[in-house]
Amino acid sequence: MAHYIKEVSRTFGEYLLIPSLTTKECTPDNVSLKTPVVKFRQGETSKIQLNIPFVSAVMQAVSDDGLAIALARNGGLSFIFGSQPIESQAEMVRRVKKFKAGFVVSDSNLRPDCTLQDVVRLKEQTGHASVAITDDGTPNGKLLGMITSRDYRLKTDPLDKPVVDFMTPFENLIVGKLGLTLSEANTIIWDHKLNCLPIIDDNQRLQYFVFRKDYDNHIENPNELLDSHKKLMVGAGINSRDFKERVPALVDAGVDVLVVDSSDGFSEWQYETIRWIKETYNEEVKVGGGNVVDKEGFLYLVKAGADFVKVGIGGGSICITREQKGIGRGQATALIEVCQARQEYFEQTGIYIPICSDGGLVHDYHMTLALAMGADFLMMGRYFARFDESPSKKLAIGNSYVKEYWGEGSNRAQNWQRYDMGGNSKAALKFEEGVDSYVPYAGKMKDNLEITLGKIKSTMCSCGSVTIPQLQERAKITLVSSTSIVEGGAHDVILKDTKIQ
Ligand code: RVP
Repeated sequence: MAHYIKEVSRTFGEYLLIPSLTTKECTPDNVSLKTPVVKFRQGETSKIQLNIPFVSAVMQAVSDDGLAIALARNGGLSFIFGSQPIESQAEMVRRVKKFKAGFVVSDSNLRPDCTLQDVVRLKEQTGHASVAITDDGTPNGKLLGMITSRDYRLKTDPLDKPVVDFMTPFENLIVGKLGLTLSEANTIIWDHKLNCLPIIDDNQRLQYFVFRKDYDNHIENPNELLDSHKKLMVGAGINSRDFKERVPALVDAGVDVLVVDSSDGFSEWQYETIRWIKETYNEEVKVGGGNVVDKEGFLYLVKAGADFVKVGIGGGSICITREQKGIGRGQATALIEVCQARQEYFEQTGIYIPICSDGGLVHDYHMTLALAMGADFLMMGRYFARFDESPSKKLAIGNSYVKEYWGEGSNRAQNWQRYDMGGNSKAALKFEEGVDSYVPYAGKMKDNLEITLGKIKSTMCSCGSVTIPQLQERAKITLVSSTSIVEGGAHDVILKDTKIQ
């Protein structure tokens, strides 16, 4: 006979936090949002810790190298999407690891046999006026010269003029050597009144440009999430099909942490994947598992060796798994049960397994609730898809801007591995578990994070906590009735921007 769970399946909107004493030390400035990502023993600290408790979803519309750089610079971490060829995912990881604030890999390069016509075409494509002339026309070829818009006059110069006739040749260029710091590069730029400084290696090969205008944007960012070599940290999603090829390529590219990306992670496929990674890399490579929604699923992945466990089925904003397959659980209930299981496991073994709450976070206060319920960090798709830094297209619809946001289980993403149930079935989605949608465009990530994190810190202070572990220990959480939810918004007043009939 089927087993009936007495607990109703609930979500974040059904709970509120009751304030605790706010002491004078509880000010937003004193709040630390540092949080562990991978398991650790009691008394030790996690080998990977975030400076803000946010990670971006393993999704085509969210986590490419561009968003990963922006998020790591703000203290969080991206898991680069896995529904792409192994080499291109590894290349994205490599680009994040290579990123140096203010040091830009040149996107405008031509060979010496090109002409003014090529310069004009390239400028139209990239919008950039500085062009590097390298022996093979690649961003890391041997630097032979530079062209800026001051080097030619379109009115008088013939379009077939060879670039070698008007470029500034290497001998006359001011260049920086690889290894110099951003502020040293900036000094050279100011001393020589340059707009841009090429950085070369010992073999005269171009490595980066440093632009004058970028300096202010790159002044130290105190929250940056850096590894022990001062490089930005980045994660990547993998699946339980091609992991034996994908994981080595990602490790080789320098990935810091992996997650097995599956809509239902309570499976032998996932167990095998995690075991293989742990046995092959001798615990050196960190990998999270998921998604699960109860104690049983949690313990199964912990037994496999998961470094963290991700919770959530069917709660994602673009997810229709619950409607299509009838599986899932209200995100708050799932999280509460798994966090209780984690606590019991910790008391029995002294090993702390971080929990990631994935999907369904709509309002900023939901984030604080999820942390208070025991999540160590939060995975979000919709939240990040709205920002400039996400890879999806920005469009004008009516009077407002939107960005595209589509689920991994949609026909558009075709991420069949995430929804695969094994067997000899063909490599294709059999039915959709996600939708293709728009989200309101919200501007720069940094500006939005400032507001969201400001609210989280303020709520934590109301709950008498200046760290996430304190919040988890001290939070008083109450269920709310549907009538009292109405009380929580503006009510019984006429809002000034509504039309009076
Ligand atoms: P949200 O932040 O609510 O947009 O949810 C993002 C999460 O939704 C992802 O991290 C993933 O777990 C889930 N997802 C991604 N694609 C799909 C789908 O197509 N059903 N679901």
